Amino acid sequence: MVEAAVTGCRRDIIGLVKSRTRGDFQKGLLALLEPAPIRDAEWIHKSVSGFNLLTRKAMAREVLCTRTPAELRAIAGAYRFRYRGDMVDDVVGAFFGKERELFRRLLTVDRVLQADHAAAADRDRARTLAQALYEAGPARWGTDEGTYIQILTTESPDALRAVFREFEALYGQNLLAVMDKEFSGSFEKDMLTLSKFLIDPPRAFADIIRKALTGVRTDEEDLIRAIIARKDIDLREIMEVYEAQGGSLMEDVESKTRGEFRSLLMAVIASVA
Ligand SMILES: [Ca+2]
Repeated sequence: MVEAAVTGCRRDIIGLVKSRTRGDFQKGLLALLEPAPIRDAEWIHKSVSGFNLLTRKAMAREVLCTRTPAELRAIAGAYRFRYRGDMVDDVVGAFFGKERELFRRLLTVDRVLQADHAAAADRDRARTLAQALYEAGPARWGTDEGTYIQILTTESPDALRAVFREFEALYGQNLLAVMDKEFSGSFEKDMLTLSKFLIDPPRAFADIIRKALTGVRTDEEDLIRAIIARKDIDLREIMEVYEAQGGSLMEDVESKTRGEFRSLLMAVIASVA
């Protein structure tokens, strides 16, 4: 079954998986077999309808802060098809405060996809944005979160990489460290996840994997999201980043997970190695 799931003859075996497996193994197989937008729509649905607020926030964060605008649109389509509801309305209704505003903008604002100015103009613009972030954070008492939300949900990944570089050049501080200091709780995690994902996606997922494998309790859901769900996207790059930081992904997974779930993870990793 692992073999069939990894090599991908989808439809016919989803029903079989649902009736014959359970637990993390089942979740992992389904994450592999179901089309990505449907799988992500199911995660979002759980995040707006579950009971535990911290778990709900973490699930919403893992999808909303780590998908491209095009992917989020496809997820909203799958969500409408499967649940007959509007994903934006449901997400906005399920969260609150600045986190709700962040999620709402991630789902509704068209991010600039690439910089369309000349390189020199981009540098000036990156500097202006870096200054705005400095004014909204380190330079004032408290933090103007709205400015951070706005810039991080609007600018292109290229522009944001330039903003991070200019911020460090101007103020000698890493913008991630600044956000770590200015924000707290779940919103801090949202902003850091989003920033890392925008700047360097494979690295962001490698960090999630390392945390999931080195915690007191191995976090299987995170491994599903950061390994299995990335198989056809960037798992190879994620593995390279992970191993450049030390350790072998295959060996670490082998020593930290168990049973059929471990076999599945190892087969997925082997398929891109
Ligand atoms: Ca401040």
